[in-house]
Amino acid sequence: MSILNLEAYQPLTETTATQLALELKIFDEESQLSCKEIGDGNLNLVFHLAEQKSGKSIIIKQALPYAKVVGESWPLTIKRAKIEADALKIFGRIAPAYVPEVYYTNDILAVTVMEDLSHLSIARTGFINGETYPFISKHLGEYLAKTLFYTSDYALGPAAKKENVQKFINPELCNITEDLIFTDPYFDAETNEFEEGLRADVESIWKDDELIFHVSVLKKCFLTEAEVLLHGDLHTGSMFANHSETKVIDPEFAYYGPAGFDIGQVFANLLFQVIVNDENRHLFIHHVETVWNVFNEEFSRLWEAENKEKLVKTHLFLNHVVSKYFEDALGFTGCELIRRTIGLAHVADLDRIEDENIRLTAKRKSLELGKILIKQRKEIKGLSEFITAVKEMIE
Ligand code: SR1
Ligand code: MG
Repeated sequence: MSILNLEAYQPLTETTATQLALELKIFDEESQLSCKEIGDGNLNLVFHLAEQKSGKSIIIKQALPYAKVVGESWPLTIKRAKIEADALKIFGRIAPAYVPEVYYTNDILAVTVMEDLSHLSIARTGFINGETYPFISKHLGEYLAKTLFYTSDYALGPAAKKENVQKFINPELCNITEDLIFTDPYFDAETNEFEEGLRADVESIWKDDELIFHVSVLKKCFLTEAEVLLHGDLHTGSMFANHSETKVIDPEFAYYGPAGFDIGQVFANLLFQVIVNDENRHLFIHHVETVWNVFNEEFSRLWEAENKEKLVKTHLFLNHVVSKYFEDALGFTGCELIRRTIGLAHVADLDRIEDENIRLTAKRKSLELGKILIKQRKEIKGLSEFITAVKEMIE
């Protein structure tokens, strides 16, 4: 039975994934392929296929019809595979240096066949193992500037942008973010996960009306402001890196939303290393600064050179737009810090700390910094005030 001719979805196995690669003629007919399921994320199957003789290798990623992190009791649309593949193609055209190449997609099987990046490591894992990836922040700043500019009204014009908005309506995946980032951590929801040692801190968050007001404002921004095509889940587990290269993967949460969301997720996931990594703290603070500086410079350059909106091409308006992105980014940074500490989906940066006192202290810093960034995002004017706020909380 040909895999390519299947008319209904079925989850792949290592055997059928190999068959698919051979049917696609990615490898020679007689090739001896090795195939291993290596998915360690929350949602998908990921097969690594390699032919030893030629050294050729690929990745086959398949969406499962449920969230792997919870199990079959949490059904999830497999249409997200098409969203992810379409987003990879757009981001790949805009920022080819930072996005894996897509070789083939199949909407029925919810499959994307793409470039193998196993010469790189998942950035979060690398950071935890002591790597600092000197160029990652410059690369992320460029990636953010290009993807957030070239998918905006300013680059596309309003009509083409609206067509994109339509293509990237992604209600189920957005709903995960709406619940897990902007709702559940702020009341006693079943999805929350935290250790008893944090109960008092968590209960004080549930009672903090000022904080909940600000999170509601940020949630409204996420729900309603279709500014740019977002990656939508831009944490350090969605990045591959080494000392010279960075690739951004997994945009299955892509949708048109507020630009500050992607920036904030990058900030927050670098800040986890600022919190836990005493030895390299200054390097991760520098990474946060570089992401913003490179983003700001490159986004402003693109704005000057390629903005199609004649009436909004002034410095004053550019400053208004960039300041708005920054303010939103600080708020979304705070939301990510909090949800990764007490919500459903945690980060290994914090959870892997064996010593309970050290772990709880790190988690409290994450919660406190999150609260400050959410509540004071309007008062924190610019990068240096942001970094001062971080240092005051962490050190
Ligand atoms: C049920 S999915 C949990 C989390 O994993 C994804 O990577 C997103 O961050 C989501 O919030
Ligand atoms: Mg992911």
